[in-house]
Amino acid sequence: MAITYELIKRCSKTGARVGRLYTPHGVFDTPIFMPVGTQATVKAMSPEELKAMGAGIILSNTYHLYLRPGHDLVAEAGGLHKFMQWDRGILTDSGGFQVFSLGPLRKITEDGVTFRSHIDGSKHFLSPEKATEVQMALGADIIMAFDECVPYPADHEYARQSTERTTRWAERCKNAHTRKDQALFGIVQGGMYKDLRAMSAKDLISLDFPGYAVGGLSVGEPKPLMYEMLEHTVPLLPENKPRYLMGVGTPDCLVEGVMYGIDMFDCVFPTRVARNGTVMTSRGRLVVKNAEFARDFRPIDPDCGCYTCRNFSRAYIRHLLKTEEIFGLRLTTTHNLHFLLNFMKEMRKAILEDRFLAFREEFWSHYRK
Ligand code: PRF
Ligand code: ZN
Repeated sequence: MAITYELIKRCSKTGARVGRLYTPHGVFDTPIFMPVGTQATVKAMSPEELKAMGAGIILSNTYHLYLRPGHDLVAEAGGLHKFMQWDRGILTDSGGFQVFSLGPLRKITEDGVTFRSHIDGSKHFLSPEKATEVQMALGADIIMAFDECVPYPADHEYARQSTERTTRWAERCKNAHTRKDQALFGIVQGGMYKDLRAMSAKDLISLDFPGYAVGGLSVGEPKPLMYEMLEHTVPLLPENKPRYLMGVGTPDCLVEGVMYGIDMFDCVFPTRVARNGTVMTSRGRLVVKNAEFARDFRPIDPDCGCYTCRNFSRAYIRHLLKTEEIFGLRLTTTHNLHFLLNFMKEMRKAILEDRFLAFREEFWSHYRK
């Protein structure tokens, strides 16, 4: 087995749980947040810095690495871990989601997806077999089935056909996957339809994946609808396997996702907004670039123990961002990642001490978007 999941503690009042994920590159406690390193780097951070912040597993993208520098090159370098000098966990997304985000640049058939590169317009084809081959060459610890993320909104007929195809593709990925040191996860789709979510979960479970992702959420639907889908879908998944909510990573969605029983999350949100001058705090977001912080000599978050907050003021960080100094991006990224990783740690602690519901209430009592 490439990975093993151990369920450690169940919350007595909600679906939240603490578990442990054993991978060939380390052991990680869940619920966990995976920083995104699309191009084989978490933007602006060194592996040492990521480790110092407590990152255990990061996400990278098949689509991007396939186009540039090429999966064959990464394999020649000795695999993604060695190439980027990261010896902890890596999960690669299958490329499905990125290809589908290309809009008019792509065409879907039963066989796979033809698309044009966003870099040079060259024509490519990704299929379940190809996406699996690329991910085997990259060598992440966890790889994802090639799926179609049902767009929002979608009518029931389209969502059904797409979801059934995603299941057929998942089976093809499983057949193409031969690396024993990697775990291949299935991805539940179904759009915003409970019957299709149930069908997708049931069909994927019969294929017996070592873990399951909930895909197709946080795609523009209202948050209450996403929560409704999670509440319905997560209990359908096996208790003894990890559950991963793809592309979700704002504090409010993390708390709710954990409550419904999600174990893994990833999102570009903390790193992307950091580069725009937005930082996260326990009270909500702060646009540190704004004029109101020009003479604010307090740290971003007085309760945060990160390198940025221990050493620098809002005024200084604002100055760096205004003058487009690279160090400014490094400081905001460091804070945001530390903040989210620490937030997950606090949730794990609350679950272990069986006070998760109180933690959640406390969070909502002072959280502003
Ligand atoms: N499928 C894949 N990657 C994803 C998603 C999905 O549905 C999402 C949806 N939020 C983010 N990333 N393969
Ligand atoms: Zn901080």
